[in-house]
Amino acid sequence: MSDVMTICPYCGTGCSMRLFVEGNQIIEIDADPTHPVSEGELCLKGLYGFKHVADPGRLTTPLMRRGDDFVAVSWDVALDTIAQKLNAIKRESGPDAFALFASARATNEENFISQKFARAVMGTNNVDHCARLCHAPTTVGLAMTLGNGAMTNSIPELGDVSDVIFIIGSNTAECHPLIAKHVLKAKERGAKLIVADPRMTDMANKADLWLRIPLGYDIPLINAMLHVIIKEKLHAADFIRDHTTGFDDVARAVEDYSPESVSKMTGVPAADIISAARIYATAKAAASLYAMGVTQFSCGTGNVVSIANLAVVAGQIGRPGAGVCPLRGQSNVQGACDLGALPNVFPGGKPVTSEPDRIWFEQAWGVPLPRAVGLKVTEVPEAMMSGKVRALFIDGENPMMSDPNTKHFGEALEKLDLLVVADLFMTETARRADIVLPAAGWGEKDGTFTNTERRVQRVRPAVEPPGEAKPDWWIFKNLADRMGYAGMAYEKPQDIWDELRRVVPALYAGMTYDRLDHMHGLAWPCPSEDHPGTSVLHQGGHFGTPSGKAMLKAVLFHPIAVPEEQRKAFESPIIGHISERPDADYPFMLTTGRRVYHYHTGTMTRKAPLLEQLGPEELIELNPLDAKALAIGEGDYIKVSTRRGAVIAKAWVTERVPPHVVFGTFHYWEASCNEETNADVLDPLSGIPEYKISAAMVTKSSPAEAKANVAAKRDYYRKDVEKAVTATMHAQSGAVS
Ligand SMILES: Nc1nc2c(c(=O)[nH]1)N[C@H]1C(S)=C(S)[C@@H](COP(=O)(O)OP(=O)(O)OC[C@H]3O[C@@H](n4cnc5c(=O)[nH]c(N)nc54)[C@H](O)[C@@H]3O)O[C@H]1N2
Ligand SMILES: Nc1nc2c(c(=O)[nH]1)N[C@H]1C(S)=C(S)[C@@H](COP(=O)(O)OP(=O)(O)OC[C@H]3O[C@@H](n4cnc5c(=O)[nH]c(N)nc54)[C@H](O)[C@@H]3O)O[C@H]1N2
Ligand code: SF4
Ligand SMILES: [Mo]
Repeated sequence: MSDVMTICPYCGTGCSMRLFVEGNQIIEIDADPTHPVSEGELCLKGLYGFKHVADPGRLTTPLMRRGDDFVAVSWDVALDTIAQKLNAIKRESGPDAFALFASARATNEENFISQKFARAVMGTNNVDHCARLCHAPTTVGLAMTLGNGAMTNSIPELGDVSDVIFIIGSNTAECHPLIAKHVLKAKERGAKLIVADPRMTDMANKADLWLRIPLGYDIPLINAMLHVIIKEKLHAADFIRDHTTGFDDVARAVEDYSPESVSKMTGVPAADIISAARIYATAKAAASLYAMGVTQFSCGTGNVVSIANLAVVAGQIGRPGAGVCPLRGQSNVQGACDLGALPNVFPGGKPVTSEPDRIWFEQAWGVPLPRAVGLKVTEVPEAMMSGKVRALFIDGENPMMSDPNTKHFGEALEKLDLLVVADLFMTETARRADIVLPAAGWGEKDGTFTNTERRVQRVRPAVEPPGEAKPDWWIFKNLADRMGYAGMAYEKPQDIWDELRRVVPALYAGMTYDRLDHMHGLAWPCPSEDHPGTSVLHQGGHFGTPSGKAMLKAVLFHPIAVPEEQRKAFESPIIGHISERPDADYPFMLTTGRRVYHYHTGTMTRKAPLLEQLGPEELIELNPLDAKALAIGEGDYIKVSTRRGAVIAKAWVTERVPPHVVFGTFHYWEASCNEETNADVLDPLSGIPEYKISAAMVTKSSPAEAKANVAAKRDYYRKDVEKAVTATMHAQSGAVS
């Protein structure tokens, strides 16, 4: 038996683990006691979520559509066909007729090469990925205010230093379990925990103060906390004078948000708002942790800017344990953003619209580069509908279940001339493709991931990929070669990494593979080989904005619309409201998210027997008062419908949700909440959809209706999947054309 050290494939915590290998199979996983984040522990997904690697359903050869069937083809045939079709579409309709969804599950090296493929080979900035559905408001909002769209501190600082932790819109215990451990470690030291969440999460239960705001009311809550801090002169006056702009505007804006008026709006006692403000502002080091409960709104950027305003005004930033901590979701979503798998920035966050930055990359890559900002993930469906985008390459995403309003997304896919999907499995999305490419995944390839605290860590291969499956970097390199681009002469991931170190030296020059191999990673910026990496950003009040100062911004909120005269009173305020509110037809609010046992669209965790046993089916949370009114008992089937679609699943009658709110997930194709979510209204600043609120109707269903529903969903999501899997397995036995 051999063993290999690597990083967990799931969440952005970036826990370190040891894989035990026998033959060509991972047989067990163990935690790494020396790692500063995971400290010898792993969550359920980390420990047991590896069975997908050897699953018989893995894709093992490229597949091409022939009518209703897929046939197995060689890599030469698949790549030649893609190259030829992409060249033709580019010739006929221009480079912007192509779009690429990159993957936050792929390595840094692979994201570097995929965005380079879009820009340098295809000539378009139409490259984006799931961060659009996730922390796009963070990237925009923190860049706007602090000058850097990333977590400002390290995870161990939470456990070791912070004396107040403010969790807002993060189900930390279920979604970042090993970060939750550090929060509890802080609590044991005597640190105070404040949680703002409409749902009674595990952390809300453990909090010293739980602020149960209604869905979408984060801006008024934070404005009220700022109101108290400023009124009671708890703000960091000297720091504000020396290191910020825009304070007067913010102070004036929050005058209207007294704790009493916000209490009326939200039902949170004014005394609790006042306590939260005092505890936070008077802490020696307070950290705010947030995730999708603030970003996935049409005012997601406004919510993030509010959190930054609060930290800066209270002087809770730029010191160990004090800062703003967006908990990034996917194993390498921080890396995918840093490396420019976004339509507006090159690697290192350099704007595509900046002349000097563009020239820098043109010189590095030897071709002219596009100047216009590309399409966001959430703008691509309309562009496919109108024929503007004709070819889409999806590398390691499953938007048929993860995008909002998936029915509409499916209709848009139908309009394409070419859909290519690279994945480990024949997913709900891949089965709609013209060409499916078998990707090598985690445990099978070499490279690096960047976790949520900007720590770049090595991931390593433990087993050989199945059949002909290849790493994503190999796929893009070989496609680029075939399309006549000479700038991808890479032989291994390290060659790509070393190019990145050259083109973005300020962040990465000091991170050699050798150093990364011998340490528990390094956090950027790490500009030279003797640099220890940077765990705390903005030390000494030095921000990454052009002026070097934090740029505070007024954020206003009204559930329906902020009155015009209020807007006019401020210099470019950010405005928040709720886009789809309950009404007589749809009197409930559906909110969506995750459970601890499963990961996103379930392609990996649903193949782990233990995880599937623990979380075998969708359960929709319903408040006992609503259950009573609708005569629904625990475990009865209910139907939740919105203006876009419906799901049927069992009710979990629980006070975890407040009255008139139901909660569902997108883990199960049998009941995928994204048939119901809204893709029409996006945050104007970041393009994120409002996944966290849809107006909904709840009715009682029956076992018979539920059974018929599963059959219909199987037809919609899984039809032909088994057939295609058989084709690929068959081809392995030698029948490749
Ligand atoms: N088990 C598991 N872990 C995961 C993932 C997974 O699929 N499964 N996915 C990973 C990814 S990519 C991500 S982005 C993260 C997401 O991590 P989270 O954001 O923690 O996950 P969500 O389930 O989306 O939960 C959001 C939280 O916000 C709360 N919330 C909802 N509306 C509001 C609101 O209006 N205001 C406030 N203050 N709170 C609100 C919800 O009740 C919930 O507690 O998890 C990562 N980790
Ligand atoms: N309703 C609702 N919808 C949501 C959210 C929500 O809170 N509510 N959250 C949103 C968020 S935060 C996110 S991040 C997105 C996630 O959305 P997606 O990224 O679409 O979801 P995943 O299931 O993680 O899909 C990743 C795919 O990559 C494949 N894969 C894994 N490793 C590799 C690899 O190395 N190479 C390749 N080529 N493929 C690989 C997996 O098999 C899987 O099919 O969902 C969003 N959707
Ligand atoms: S906390 Fe996240 S990174 Fe750590 S083991 Fe669990 S899923 Fe993996
Ligand atoms: Mo995410």
